[in-house]
Amino acid sequence: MVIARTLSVIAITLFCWCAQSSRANAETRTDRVLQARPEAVQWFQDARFGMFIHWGVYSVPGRGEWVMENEKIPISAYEKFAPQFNPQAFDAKKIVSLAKRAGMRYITITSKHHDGFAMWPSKQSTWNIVDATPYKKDPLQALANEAHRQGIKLFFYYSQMDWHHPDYWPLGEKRGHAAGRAPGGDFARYLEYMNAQLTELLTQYGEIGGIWFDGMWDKPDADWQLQRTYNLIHRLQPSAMIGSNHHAAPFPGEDFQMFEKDLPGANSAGFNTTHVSSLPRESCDTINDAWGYNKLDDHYKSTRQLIHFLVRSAGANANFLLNIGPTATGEVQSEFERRLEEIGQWMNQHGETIYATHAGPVSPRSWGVTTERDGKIYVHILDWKDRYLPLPALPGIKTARMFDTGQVVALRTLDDGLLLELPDSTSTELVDQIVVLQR
Ligand code: JFZ
Repeated sequence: MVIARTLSVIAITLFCWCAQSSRANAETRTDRVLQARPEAVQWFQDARFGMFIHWGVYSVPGRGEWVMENEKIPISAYEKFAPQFNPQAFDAKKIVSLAKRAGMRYITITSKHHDGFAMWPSKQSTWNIVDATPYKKDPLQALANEAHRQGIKLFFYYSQMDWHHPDYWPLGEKRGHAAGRAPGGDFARYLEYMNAQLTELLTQYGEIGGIWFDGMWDKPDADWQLQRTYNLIHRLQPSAMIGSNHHAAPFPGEDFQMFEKDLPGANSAGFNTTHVSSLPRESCDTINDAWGYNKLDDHYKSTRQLIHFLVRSAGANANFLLNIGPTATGEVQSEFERRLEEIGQWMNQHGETIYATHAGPVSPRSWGVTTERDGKIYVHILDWKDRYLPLPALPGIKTARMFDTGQVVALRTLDDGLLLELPDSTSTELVDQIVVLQR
């Protein structure tokens, strides 16, 4: 009796509280932090491999996406690249197929980079691909249609920093000063512009995987009204994953944490936080040294290096977002294509040890990493020349086999560890020697 009454009091209180908070929500729209749906978070974590695409009018000069800032090009001169941007060779089907063959589960493309140029016919400004170029088509629409058709998710990169928009003001300390913008502008109005653009992106292209923000680091102390923007996104698309490349610990409302050019916890690039949150993680990197097309950059990583980064990301519980920068005609360089095909061949055979895994019981080592799924531990040996590999104690492990051949790997239990005796025949030249441990 007492219990029943207490329960009904709780129920009524909860009901009133919910009704009240949803009313308040509709009014203020910023009071509660929304997050992406758990299924979307799980999907993201299982995906493990995606394609990053940096593409815009900066692809015309072909000296990277920072060309405007690096070469101090004023807006009036930079705008002249737009009439030359006519990517007739852009083929959404080809790009999505390439991503799929590489084993990638999602694509993240620059909808607007720091130069403020919208890669879709945004109604908020004519500085966009339909109004300002002879191409006059919407590549994001083509990509979204094809991605949906081929069952791959599409994310949009969006730069919060903007070297072109008159209301991005005051400028950050260092960047955008050579653009020749008239002083003045209303930052609150800029945020309205940004939210209106994001609304377009989240309402006109079907289901979107998420938004990849960048550039907040330009003005870290400005009032970005993040909660407002994040809630807007989550309200328009409750499954959209939000992440931001602000190089700091995640803010409320973000659904994943990203690590640019680094594995989680490392800071070899010099600008990452080493704080690793409990959110799903994503590392990103380039194939050469450029994000946007750079015709002078032939510093290509090898397929082996790229697979190692993918494997090490998985071993650190992170996805790997690997970049391509198409040319101004919309083509993907053969150097990129070939590497993606080769990674795909490897993923075809070894995907079981990467997709839907989480970091294994042995934390990342210089020789490699471990991943784990359905009670199997995959020991990824990436850099080890010897016959014996010592591991810490892993209680209960009974069998060990080479993943590729099924060959039995002899196990020796040490006082405080486990010794793997790798078969004679396995070549240390292999990209990744994988040993499967089972209890
Ligand atoms: C950012 C962008 O600037 C870059 O163009 C690219 O899109 C990449 C994925 O993300 O890269 C950064 C951001 C900040 C710093 C360095 C690179 N930083 O603060 O030193």
